[in-house]
Amino acid sequence: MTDILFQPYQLNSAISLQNRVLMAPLTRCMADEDLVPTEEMAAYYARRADTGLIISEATIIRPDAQGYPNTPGLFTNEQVTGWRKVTDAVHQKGGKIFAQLWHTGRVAHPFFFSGEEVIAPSAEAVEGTVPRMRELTYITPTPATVAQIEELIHDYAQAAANAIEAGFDGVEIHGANGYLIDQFLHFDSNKRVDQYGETPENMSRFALEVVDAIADQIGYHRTALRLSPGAYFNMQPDSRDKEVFDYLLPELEKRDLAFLHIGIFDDQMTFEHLGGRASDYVRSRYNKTLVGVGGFTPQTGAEAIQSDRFDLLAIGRPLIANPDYIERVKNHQPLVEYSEEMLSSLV
Ligand code: FNR
Ligand code: 8K6
Repeated sequence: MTDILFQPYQLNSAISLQNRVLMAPLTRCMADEDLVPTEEMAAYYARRADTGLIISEATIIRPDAQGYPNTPGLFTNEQVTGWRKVTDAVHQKGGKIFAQLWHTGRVAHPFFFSGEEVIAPSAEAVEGTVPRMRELTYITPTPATVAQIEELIHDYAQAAANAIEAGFDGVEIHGANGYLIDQFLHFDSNKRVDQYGETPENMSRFALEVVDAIADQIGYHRTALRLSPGAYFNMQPDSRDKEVFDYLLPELEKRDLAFLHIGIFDDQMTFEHLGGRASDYVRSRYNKTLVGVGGFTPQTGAEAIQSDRFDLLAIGRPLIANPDYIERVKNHQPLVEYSEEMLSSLV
């Protein structure tokens, strides 16, 4: 029944995966005070090295990208050295690992980097406070100048080069879930009237420039992207958003990315403007390797691959609850149910 999950999969001529189950990126807020990955993190990832590919927790590209406590970075030598321990541990057990590159944009908070402002496409604030640090209220972001946008693109590319130096097999650009890149892609957060706003082509420009700058450094075959065409997290939907993704997806298909990944918590969610599920919408406009995610069991995930809804399955919460997920599913053993208390320790 679930056999299809355990078939090897060739991402491209350079990267082959031992099976079709990916570890979804999962923020754990366990890096040290300098945002350096720890030995415990290396052991945590190594325990999951029998998945086809691990995608690391979202990892910030520079100090002002930070929106949550103790999220790891990839912009200092110490961080690169810390990640090297993680990638070595995963490789020693025969696994593969991509780094997820992150800038939170308007969901960043100056508290974390002792700054004055946060930058985003437009001066559109998110309402509310930082999760688990309720005393930190989100501030109104400063619209990035074109020169600042160029710097951001440069810093994404540098972080990708640092990821390769740290031993990662590739990177996944975090373009999902209401963070910086996604903020350019939705009308709720992008009110610009320059070459980065107003039209689908302009609103897609930043995402594509980041993709291309990273690929220049490390190659398209090691570059992947996560997208949320349906706004659902720190973002209000707008029916015009579909036109942006209608433009962006064929543009991405022209590039030989390692894969495209849906960013969502529950794949059953439907979006009126997309005509249904985000994954089905993307599948209809993008014909290369697609990763599905969000509320899947081994059975429903295998069925989805079998019926060609996507090619690879990412698993998040069940992999927090079951470090030995792959073995359990292969041996038809029951899975431990995830609960939020599990987030307080790295097992
Ligand atoms: C997430 N998710 C997430 N997504 C992402 O792109 N980068 C990240 O760092 C995180 N961090 C994160 C932390 C925690 C605690 C959860 C529960 C989720 C979303 C995650 O990758 C995935 O899309 C969802 O968890 C849905 O998949 P599951 O858990 O239903 O298999
Ligand atoms: C990516 C960084 C964040 C920190 C962790 C977040 C984890 C939270 C898990 C729960 C779910 C949230 C759901 C949001 C979507 C709502 C859909 C209607």
